[in-house]
Amino acid sequence: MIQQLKMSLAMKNEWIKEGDGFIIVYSITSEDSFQQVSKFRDLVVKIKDKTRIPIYINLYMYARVLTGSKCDLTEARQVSIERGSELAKEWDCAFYESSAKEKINVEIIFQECIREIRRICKNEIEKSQKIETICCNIL
Ligand SMILES: Nc1nc2c(ncn2[C@@H]2O[C@H](COP(=O)(O)OP(=O)(O)OP(=O)(O)O)[C@@H](O)[C@H]2O)c(=O)[nH]1
Ligand SMILES: [Mg+2]
Repeated sequence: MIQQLKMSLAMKNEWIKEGDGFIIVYSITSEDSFQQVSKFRDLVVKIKDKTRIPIYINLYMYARVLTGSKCDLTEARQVSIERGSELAKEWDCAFYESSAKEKINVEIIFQECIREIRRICKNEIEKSQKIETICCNIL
């Protein structure tokens, strides 16, 4: 049992290491899930920071989109939209509430994540080109 847990944690770490973007989802009907997203985000930061390449990759070299799912279940809501929005502000990332059932904001979450990945890649290429230029000047 413990081994299984370790295995899955190792796999999770591997997925995070490889990931370019993360859609971090909690349910607006579950306070517990809202508490869990911060733990997941901390793990992402820890792993990404450990594996970053100096100069080229900074802490925010991966896209993040915070999502409060099941937003159609208004009567069962435990997490307000303001709390989700505040957390996203703290993380400096996009935020949406979504509903798979009512097809609200499902596509845009993925589009936003991809757009952010592209933006980061473009910035990093430009940054690395600038560094190359500086190196040429020094030579
Ligand atoms: N009303 C509503 N129900 C949903 C929504 N998304 C999933 N569900 C329901 O939640 C239950 C779990 O479905 P999953 O596909 O596992 O969805 P999930 O987002 O992983 O949700 P949890 O497993 O409950 O954390 C099912 O009964 C789904 O019908 C949603 O957007 N609105
Ligand atoms: Mg599920």
